[in-house]
Amino acid sequence: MSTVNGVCHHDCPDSCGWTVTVEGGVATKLRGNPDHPYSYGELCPKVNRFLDRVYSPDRILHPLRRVGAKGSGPFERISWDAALAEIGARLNSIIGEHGGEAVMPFSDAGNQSILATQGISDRFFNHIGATQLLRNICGPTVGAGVSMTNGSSLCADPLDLEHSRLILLWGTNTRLTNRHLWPVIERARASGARLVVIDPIRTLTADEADQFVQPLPGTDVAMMLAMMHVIISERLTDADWIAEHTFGFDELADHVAEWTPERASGECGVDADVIRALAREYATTRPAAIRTLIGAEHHEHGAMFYRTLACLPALTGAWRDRGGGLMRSVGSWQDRLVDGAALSRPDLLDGRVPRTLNMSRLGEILLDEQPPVRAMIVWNSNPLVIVPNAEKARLGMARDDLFTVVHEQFLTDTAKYADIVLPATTHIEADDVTPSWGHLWMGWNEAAIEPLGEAVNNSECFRRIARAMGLTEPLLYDDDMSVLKAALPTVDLDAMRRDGWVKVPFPADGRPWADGGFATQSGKVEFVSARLERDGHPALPTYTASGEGPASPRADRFPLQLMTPKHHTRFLNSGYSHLPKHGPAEGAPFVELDAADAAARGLGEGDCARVFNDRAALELPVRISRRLRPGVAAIPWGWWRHQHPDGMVANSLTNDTLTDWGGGVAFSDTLVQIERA
Ligand SMILES: Nc1nc2c(c(=O)[nH]1)N[C@H]1C(S)=C(S)[C@@H](COP(=O)(O)OP(=O)(O)OC[C@H]3O[C@@H](n4cnc5c(=O)[nH]c(N)nc54)[C@H](O)[C@@H]3O)O[C@H]1N2
Ligand SMILES: Nc1nc2c(c(=O)[nH]1)N[C@H]1C(S)=C(S)[C@@H](COP(=O)(O)OP(=O)(O)OC[C@H]3O[C@@H](n4cnc5c(=O)[nH]c(N)nc54)[C@H](O)[C@@H]3O)O[C@H]1N2
Ligand code: SF4
Ligand SMILES: [Mo]
Repeated sequence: MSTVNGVCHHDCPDSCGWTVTVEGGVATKLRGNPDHPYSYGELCPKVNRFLDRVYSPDRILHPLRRVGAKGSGPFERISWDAALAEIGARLNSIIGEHGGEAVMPFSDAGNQSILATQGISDRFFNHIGATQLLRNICGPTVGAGVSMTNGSSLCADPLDLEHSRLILLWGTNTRLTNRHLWPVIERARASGARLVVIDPIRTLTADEADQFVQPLPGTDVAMMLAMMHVIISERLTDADWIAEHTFGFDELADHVAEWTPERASGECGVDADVIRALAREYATTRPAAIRTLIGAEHHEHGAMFYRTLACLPALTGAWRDRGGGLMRSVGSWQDRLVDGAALSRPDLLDGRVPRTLNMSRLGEILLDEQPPVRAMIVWNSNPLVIVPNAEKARLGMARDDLFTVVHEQFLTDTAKYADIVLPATTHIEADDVTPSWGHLWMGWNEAAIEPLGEAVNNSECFRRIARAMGLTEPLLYDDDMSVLKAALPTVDLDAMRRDGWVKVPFPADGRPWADGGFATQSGKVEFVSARLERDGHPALPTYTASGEGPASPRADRFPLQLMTPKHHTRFLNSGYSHLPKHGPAEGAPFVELDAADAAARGLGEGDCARVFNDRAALELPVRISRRLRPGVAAIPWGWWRHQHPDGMVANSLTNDTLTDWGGGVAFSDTLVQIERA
């Protein structure tokens, strides 16, 4: 019997430490590692049963070839040699006839470790001159928004919330999505901090707050401008800090003069007095922290949300304090340890500049893009459940002339559309380094068991595909340890392996910008941004209603705003809904709406409703909810097609308009109508 330490690889901010007990080559227990400096031995309702996933009878353990129609299900087992022979021949012939750009990668952060996301794969696609994928479905828009104010996407350390006396959780559902940060918040509250949650949904985090503020989806910028109005007009600003470390204050003051709380209230639906009181409390409490994560970027004006949010701490000098300022993903601090070029080797492009396509437009890419994408290699992602406008993506993946390879652990909705499916290891079957975007420890993950069946990790998968194509570039065949060493030039990997993690450098006093030093052109926080103006955006923080919102012409036919949020404690994105101890425990898909909206449609609890717009129609049981404002509906997201009564998914309905900048997507600016089915 032995125990082996690793780090959870899921696309979750917590990157918890785990310990695997191995008996006779079989993992018999997986528990939280009590020594982990952030998760202290706790995992979560998904990963507490991780071994159910590893040893699931539904795991793909051998290469498969599709024998029925795309999406229909039947596959036959084939050997790796046969699979690679077919993949090599098909890719070479497509590239020979149409060039490298006819091949497109599709991946996300299903395993967010370094080898799993970029080891060999980036080099492979660069070398063949493939279409580049813009992977901006989660997070980059937050960074792009904050950068326009602060000059970089770096923010404060969320663990410093412990020192805060006022915490605004603004567009983040901590208790569901970032559960190991919750004890830190509770410690701050035990020392007197007040907690305010700002979210269009009364989430389980909102239920535990001292105050819950519920704006209509996509309207927060109006509320932020009104808070600035109050802070400036009541002289609650930190004038010294503003004078030294900000640019454009006078213009901002003029600009927000007209944004009275009453005017903002008309947009966001929050009482003017509530906005006023929140602004006063925020400006007069120290340290005051704003903690945000990802969910609020999923709007047409998602980047403007974060650009505007980042102005608030600069007005009040909140950056002066440990536990003050803005906290978001700490991924950008972790990235500083990674030599991205050594990992992906852009020099392998050899002067070519292939087109870049945005992953959120998968349907449009596969159906309309010219010259067409003729081959797609998918790993670390389940696009047919997770991209917006998913029905369009499904039609694209059904194209007969598209050659698709999916490297997966399970026969997901996406894998069912593959020509060839290749078996992927789980995280206890391969070594890797796993960064975190929720804390400052980068973790070593030691393989606990041998790969099951014929599964291989992602880097090995790409080495095999390269070999099958006859590629001779030596960089495509570097072993995993060489890739990690190149990627982490300043990290002592042996020490990391021995200790389990290294801490990423971060200012010791927890006050990265107490004395300014912002990375903007002016070196200051930019209330006015020449850069934004140059790019065709408003130079000042500006509220614009969504093109698919209640004020848009579309609302005549589709009057309800649809949210499709993360909701299930046992799911991680679309992962786990298919496992027997996870999915059924969460029930089944439903549509949630306010009692008044339901009554107006003659709908009661449990009735079957038709939820539709011009992208798709879904039939779902109704749940009457007190979590939503009238005019807002929700279909919790993460279920697969076969789990929905009509073979659709929540994302069949969602909006694939890209965000103002940052390359994100407006999932949560989706209008629908609901009627009795
Ligand atoms: N259990 C569980 N944990 C997870 C995940 C999971 O699927 N399940 N997924 C992981 C991933 S990939 C990510 S990116 C993180 C995301 O972590 P979070 O960003 O914390 O989670 P989300 O639920 O995406 O969004 C947070 C909140 O933003 C709100 N929101 C949406 N629009 C607006 C708006 O206009 N204004 C305001 N104020 N709020 C808005 C949503 O209602 C939601 O409650 O969670 C990670 N953790
Ligand atoms: N409506 C709606 N849509 C959303 C969101 C939302 O809140 N609402 N959230 C968005 C966000 S924030 C995100 S991050 C995306 C998530 O989108 P995805 O990352 O595509 O989500 P997952 O469902 O976690 O899919 C990951 C897949 O990777 C596989 N996998 C895990 N480990 C490995 C590995 O080591 N190798 C290989 N080859 N495969 C592996 C898993 O089996 C799983 O099927 O979804 C986005 N879509
Ligand atoms: S999914 Fe998140 S909370 Fe659960 S064990 Fe992994 S890192 Fe921790
Ligand atoms: Mo995400």
